[in-house]
Amino acid sequence: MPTECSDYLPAEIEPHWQNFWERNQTFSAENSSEKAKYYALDMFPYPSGSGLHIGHPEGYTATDILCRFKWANGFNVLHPMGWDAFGLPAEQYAIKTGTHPALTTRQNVENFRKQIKKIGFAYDWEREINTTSPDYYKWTQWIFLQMFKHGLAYVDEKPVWWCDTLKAVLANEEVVDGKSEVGGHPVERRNLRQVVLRITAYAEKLLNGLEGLDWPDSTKRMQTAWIGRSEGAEIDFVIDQHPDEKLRIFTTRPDTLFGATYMVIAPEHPLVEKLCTEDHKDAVKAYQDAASKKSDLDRTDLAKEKSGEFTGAYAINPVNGTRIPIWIADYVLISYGTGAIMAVPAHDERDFEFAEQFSLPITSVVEPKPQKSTADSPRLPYSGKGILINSENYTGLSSDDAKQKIVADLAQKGSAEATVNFKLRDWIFSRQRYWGEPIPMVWVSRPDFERALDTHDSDLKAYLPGEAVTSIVDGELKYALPVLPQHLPLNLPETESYQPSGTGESPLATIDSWLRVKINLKTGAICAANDPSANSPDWVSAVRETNTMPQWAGSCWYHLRYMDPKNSDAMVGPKAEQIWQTPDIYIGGAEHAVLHLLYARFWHHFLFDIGVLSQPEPYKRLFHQGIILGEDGQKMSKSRGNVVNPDDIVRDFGADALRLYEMFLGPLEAMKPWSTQSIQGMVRFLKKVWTEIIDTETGRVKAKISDSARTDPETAKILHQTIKTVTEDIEGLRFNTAISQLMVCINRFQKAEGYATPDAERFVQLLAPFAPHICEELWERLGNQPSVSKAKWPEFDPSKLVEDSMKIVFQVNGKTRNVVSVSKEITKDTILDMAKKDPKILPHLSGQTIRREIYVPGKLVNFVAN
Ligand code: ANZ
Repeated sequence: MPTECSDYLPAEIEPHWQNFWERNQTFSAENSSEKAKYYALDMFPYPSGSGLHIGHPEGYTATDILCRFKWANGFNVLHPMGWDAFGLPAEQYAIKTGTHPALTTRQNVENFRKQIKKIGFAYDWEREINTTSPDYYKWTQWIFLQMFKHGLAYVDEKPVWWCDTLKAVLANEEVVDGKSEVGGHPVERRNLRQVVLRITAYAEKLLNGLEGLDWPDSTKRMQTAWIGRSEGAEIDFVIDQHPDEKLRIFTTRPDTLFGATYMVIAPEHPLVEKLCTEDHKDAVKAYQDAASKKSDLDRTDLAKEKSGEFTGAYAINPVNGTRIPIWIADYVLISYGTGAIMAVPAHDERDFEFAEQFSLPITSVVEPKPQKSTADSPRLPYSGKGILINSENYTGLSSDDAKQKIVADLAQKGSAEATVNFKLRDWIFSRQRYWGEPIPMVWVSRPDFERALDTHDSDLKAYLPGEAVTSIVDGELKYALPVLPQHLPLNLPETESYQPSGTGESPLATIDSWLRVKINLKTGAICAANDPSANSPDWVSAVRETNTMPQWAGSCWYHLRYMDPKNSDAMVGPKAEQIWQTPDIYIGGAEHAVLHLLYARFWHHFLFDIGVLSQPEPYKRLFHQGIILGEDGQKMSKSRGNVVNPDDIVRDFGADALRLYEMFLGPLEAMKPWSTQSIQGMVRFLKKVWTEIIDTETGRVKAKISDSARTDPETAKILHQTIKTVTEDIEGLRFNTAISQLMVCINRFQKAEGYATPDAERFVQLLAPFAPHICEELWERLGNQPSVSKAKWPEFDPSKLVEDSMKIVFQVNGKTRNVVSVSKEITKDTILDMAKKDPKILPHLSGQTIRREIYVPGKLVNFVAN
């Protein structure tokens, strides 16, 4: 940098140092190293068309500070960035304008990269990844294949949002208040072929694994609740008039069986049709139709009024033979437990409301403790545990004992078994979209599938799960064959149109040449249906799976790809995995508490189980940055007009000021409002640092800083205090208090008459992780080789923190007249002599005789005089 530049000019300094870092690859991670490793992971962004948001640099600055700190402490650091670039907006834009989503994505990525680089983050850009690049999604597909092989993928009909006007399946976020977001058309639930991942097979592991993680408690609690383990029992109720049919219910409270006064089955329950008596058929059918239009969330909302229909059928309570009416109601979900319940209105709030609404009996069977009179009975519903009443032989038992005994007794008769249920549902892993990873499967007829199984040297066989994956495709039951790893990536084909197919399938279903292929039953190779060379009997007709993967797929394993981004033989090579293992810290928003953070754990556990990875948990330490609100204290949003654009801030104040400001706003985890005005405070601080070190006339280091100058004890003390505080605060992610301490330090420097160059350098090093551009510049002007981020982190000297002076109060007749600072070594005689000659004491002694001289060491001198 030319030294004639004498003022603090971020617009000149910042691009200069950014270029320097890029040219010198200052922040590239070493692939083999003796040094200890440090891997900091940011949640990579979705490169949206609206560009970087002011919330992004908050978490990114935090990891950047940590990484620069770790470099200075001699670590081999991995700090990567990439793009989570599949997603709905690019596809919606393509539908509207015909622009290929790949093009939109490329432009958005370029814009994001440019914006991020302007803030001076120390990323290793050689490791940049993009989930939409075939080199990347080849491995996303490869992981899917492993899951397929291990029986963790299956195909099922599952409800999705269908809009009959748009002839399209809508994503949850495209449905607003029960209407399509585009056009406000009615939507309904419709069953479609879906590829599903068996995450429930990992429910127990995902729950237990949480224990050892250094994560925010709130996030752990959310995952625990989402997994939702609950112990209970499944109990069979015989159905009156249908001696061969049993209604199986799930309950966590078998102790309340005597209080069951009605049963509820979900509207979609397969028994509804069979049970429903003739006179109730129409009403039940109408109710089922209405329920199909509601989401699970609407149905289980406690605040909503309960609804239901009597089916006309009765169940027999296995404990006492009572006839209990069977209703259908949408507060019972088909997807949980068995999709049927015994309702105990005295002890369950939802059942209580329902019973009141439909005037069904309410029988209390549990009381908190034995009651002397009915007046002491608790208000209903009472959902706690207690002592059983009105329960025949079980009366008087505690809830816990009764649960066990009732289940054991019924189990003997073959009508109950203890079970564990999870709220966690299998993961619907398919989307009827173009802009996603194609799912690497094809569908063949049953005879062809059986031939693949019988072909003894078939490569396909090794990838077939124990249980065949089947589905109705083209109106016929078909069998799934995988696209083998050697034939990956399965690229997204070019298309003319991104419009939905109109049948609910993805736009890929409309590309006939891609859809209809041949597969070789021996090698798994795939070719076009009309390929003349595919004429041996090993080649059979197949239809490709047209679903693509959800946006969550690519983000499940990106932390692994950064370790070895260019490896074409493996998703991550064992050597790279051994060096980097898992991120030492993961910083990102709390909004990902369940989906992304649970899915990524699932994949990581699975890859560990099949021996690809060496440990089960991906993110040992997780931290959520708080949301930055608009100036008005509201969430930033385009419609409120309170969005702050980081480009504007960098242009007007500089990247260093932006970084410092975002860290100074408050604790990293807190939610805090933005204030463009207070960013000025950061600019003033940086100018103060600049002008303290640089003579703005000459552009050189000020004369007060030199190798020969001596730093006075007070300045040294504050500097060493700052080294200690900043070091500890960075490690504890308390960046705001670290910055306050740096401010204290520069104020002290200003007061000092002069100080030694190494002390100025130490200060620059401490500030460098926060404001790297200005510090690189100062570091160089102080006569050092760049880069400051690689210079060894300063250590504090504890002896400098010890006070070698003390404050002594001078008094005359008990009245304080002065306070002086003296050496701790001072003798009694010297201090008394000093006091007698003190200009502020002298006037009070004139004409008086000193009667007594009192000295309390370390505290005061008092003259009694008259
Ligand atoms: C009788 C009972 C009595 C219940 C009582 C609760 C209290 P968790 O803890 O969430 O697992 N339930 C079971 N399957 C259901 C479904 N598919 N849809 C809606 N509710 C369902 O809750 C289990 C309880 O939720 C079960 O225990 C059942 O109601 C209900 F005093 O059975 B209970």
